[in-house]
Amino acid sequence: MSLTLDQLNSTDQAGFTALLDGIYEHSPWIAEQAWAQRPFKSLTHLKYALAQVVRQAPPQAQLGLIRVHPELAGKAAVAGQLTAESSHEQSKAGLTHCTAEEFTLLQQLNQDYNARFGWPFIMAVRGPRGLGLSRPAIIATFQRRLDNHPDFELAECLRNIHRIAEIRLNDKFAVSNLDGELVWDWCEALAQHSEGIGDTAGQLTVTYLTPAHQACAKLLQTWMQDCGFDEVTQDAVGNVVGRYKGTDPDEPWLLTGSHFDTVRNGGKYDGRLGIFAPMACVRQLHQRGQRLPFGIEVVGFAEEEGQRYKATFLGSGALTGDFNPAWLDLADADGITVRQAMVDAGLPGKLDAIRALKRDPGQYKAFVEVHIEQGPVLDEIDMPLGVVTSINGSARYSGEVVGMASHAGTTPMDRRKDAAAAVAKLLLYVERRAGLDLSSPHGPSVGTVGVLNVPQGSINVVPGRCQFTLDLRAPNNEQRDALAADVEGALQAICQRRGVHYKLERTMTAAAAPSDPAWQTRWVQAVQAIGLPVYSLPSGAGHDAMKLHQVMPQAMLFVRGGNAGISHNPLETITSDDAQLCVDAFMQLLENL
Ligand code: HGY
Ligand code: MN
Ligand code: MN
Repeated sequence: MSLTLDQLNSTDQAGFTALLDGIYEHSPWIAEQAWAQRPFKSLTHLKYALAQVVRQAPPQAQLGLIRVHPELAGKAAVAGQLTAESSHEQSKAGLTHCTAEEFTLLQQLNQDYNARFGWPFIMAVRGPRGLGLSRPAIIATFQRRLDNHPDFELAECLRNIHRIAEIRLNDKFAVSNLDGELVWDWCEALAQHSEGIGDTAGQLTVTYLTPAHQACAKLLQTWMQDCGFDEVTQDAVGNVVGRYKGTDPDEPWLLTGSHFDTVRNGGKYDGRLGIFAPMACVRQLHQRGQRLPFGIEVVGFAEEEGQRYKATFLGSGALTGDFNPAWLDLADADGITVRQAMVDAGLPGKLDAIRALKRDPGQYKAFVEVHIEQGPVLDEIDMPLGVVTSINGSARYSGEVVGMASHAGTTPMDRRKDAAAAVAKLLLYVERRAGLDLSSPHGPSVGTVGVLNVPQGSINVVPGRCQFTLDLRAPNNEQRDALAADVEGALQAICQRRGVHYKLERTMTAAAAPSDPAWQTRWVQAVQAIGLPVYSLPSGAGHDAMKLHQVMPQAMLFVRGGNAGISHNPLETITSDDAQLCVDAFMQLLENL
């Protein structure tokens, strides 16, 4: 018989604690203290309340909670002294069937971990999808986390304890996160297509119109058709567009979506989650045979990251009428132009077909986008969802310093024209200068030299050339422009002093995009409706929403990223529970419109 919120909300403190026995290993104090926050509006609210009790507990109590947990495949497991829950979890992850080598390695890891941190390694071995992680994946995480700072690792253990508790609560409540699992599985399946080959095999890289990208586009169309969209097309720039009609043809449509291209060796959820969440909503509506008064248009944008071509936001730019004709002649590292890539992918490659994609903003209510946070904030406060207040403005450059290649052995240090040293000097300037804005009342700036490359470099040659990129961002355009001006000035001064030359091309300027207040409020109401407190935050990352911001109201919903929100990295992760919550919040927004 599964547990219900009514039971929990109507029982006394002792009864409440008893009903939640085993959710937090040997630690009834957590449920005891959370009882005071009843009535719980949802299971999500209960989970959050329990996590907050731990967050607000004194360090000793937090440490005590960690220490009552068994090691993985450790002494308690061997001695058969695990709780029923832990035994179930460790066996589900195959930890009761370790090979001799794995077992020995785990004992060694337990020993090293205890020696370094003074508490047992805690990991939710049923993983982000709740199905159990493989032993190699567990061991790899164990080894990786050994390097963490103790403060971070303690917090990471607590986050894993909350994930363990979440899964145990799901079992007690017989929760079915069907939409969240579907979204999570779509992300997993789409990630099987990648251009990672050779030494990049196994990495997720999907750049504009490559075969992997085209395979993704085909899959998205198939899945959109399966969801019940009335129209599914691929447009002239490769965007995949699904349209689900409303009952009132005069009602403006809701536009939503995100990108399906990735950075090199990227994560599975960046962009894609924002396509799949609304797709799951349309699937729900279709299954119920339900139509809302307005139509829903979901776009899988084909190009947002600007990896293969310096044409960032090409996909969403086509919808806002910002497609730059010069982009058609941009060539990639192999000399293939955008136009050729389009034709090779079966697209017209013609400007008039692209210009026809420009949307009439009057036909739309707004653009809303769900996206992973790509930062540590929500993960640190155990908050599954966050409402975006504004998207940072950004400026991107690609540049090259040209000095003089010379003999590394005979060129005196005061007679060099070392191009790489000049760029290194610039990099340190960017780091210092952007850091000066950490205390800015508007919010911090960031500056990154993401690419730094000595073409045809040799170990015994002073670099004559050095290519680099700049990515500068700030919460508003003024702060961004001040940072950009200072960095450009520094580059000039550095090159003058060193007698080297430089070329610098600004490849992208994106204005800061504050969320539309009314639509931000709609996300706030949707988050409240599913029983979560509202946490609002700015976006350090750029998104397609900042492009649509130029022509219509926009607002975003963030989803917590695990592993401290790491992104643009294969460690990017979300749980199927959080995927469910963003679908639930999206449905609330749709139904409250
Ligand atoms: O770089 C960004 O902010 C985004 O991921 N394209
Ligand atoms: Mn990205
Ligand atoms: Mn993104």
